[in-house]
Amino acid sequence: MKIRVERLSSIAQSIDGDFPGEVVNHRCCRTERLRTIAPLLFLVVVLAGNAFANETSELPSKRWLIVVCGLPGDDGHREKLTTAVRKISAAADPIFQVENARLTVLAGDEQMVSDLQSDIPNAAVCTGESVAAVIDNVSKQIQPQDSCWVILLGHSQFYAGRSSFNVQDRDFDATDLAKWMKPIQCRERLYFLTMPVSGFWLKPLCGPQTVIIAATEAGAEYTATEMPYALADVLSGTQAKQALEDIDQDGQLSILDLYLAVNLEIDARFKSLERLQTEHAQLDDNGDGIGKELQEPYLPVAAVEGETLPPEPVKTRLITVNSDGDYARSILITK
Ligand SMILES: [Ca+2]
Ligand SMILES: [Ca+2]
Repeated sequence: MKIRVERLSSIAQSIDGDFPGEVVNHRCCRTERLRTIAPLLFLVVVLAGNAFANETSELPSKRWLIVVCGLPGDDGHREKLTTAVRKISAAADPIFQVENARLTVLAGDEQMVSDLQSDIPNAAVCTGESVAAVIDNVSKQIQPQDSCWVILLGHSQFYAGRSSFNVQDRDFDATDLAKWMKPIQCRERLYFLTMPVSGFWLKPLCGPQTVIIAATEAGAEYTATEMPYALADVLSGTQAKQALEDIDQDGQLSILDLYLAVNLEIDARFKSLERLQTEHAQLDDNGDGIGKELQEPYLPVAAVEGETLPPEPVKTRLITVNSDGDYARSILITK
């Protein structure tokens, strides 16, 4: 790159400088030289540009993960959420490919932080201030080719048109989170919002190369969600009815597969309890802030007595280019 730039500089100088043996009709000769050199100059500029683009795209892309757990509310939820945080954090390296130095965990209260101490010694108490500070810290280190993922789990409420996430001191909402995330300059963002009334968070957080997964449909579902525990169990492979596998059958394991697996797990859990499902997750990744229930075609269909089920569709074709799910399908994870 340096060599190419130096050559470029030398050619530019030669256009304005004197050539040995230069004689009369200086302007004419100069024009002729420009005609000769122009294609070469153009080629050099193109090569230099390509070299720079290649060098940028070849920089290693790293993932940053911030796990944010809100107030547990009671001992039962503290125990369940602590286990979920432990399982999700344990999946950071092997599944999400997030190295330990780029994982931050904020837990609901001092008791949770203490309970997580042996597994996550750097965990801190989650408040609006600590979430903003952690994001600010990431914004100062993250590189343009990196990814920033945020997972929220805990309780939230809907009041006066605002869906607020419950944390110590002062609750925060999607507008706060969007404001804190604004300084983050990176290639890709992922929000996994597992809490109730999270459907309202799609619009404020949507954008290019951004995946938003919300546990519920905005304006329709307000009860507690099973998603945080389904996500934790699918990632850990323990107590899950649904395995993390290539559900869309495209030959790769992606964030889309994780989304589908979590929703199959939620479906199975509600069915096993014989309860009407009160949460219908949505995914938006085409930047319009409108989520889709991509899981619908993948949910098991119960056979009606005396009827034959239609053949399974080719599931890789269910999500088309640039539709919701297409970008999430390009974000690969491992297992
Ligand atoms: Ca797949
Ligand atoms: Ca959308």
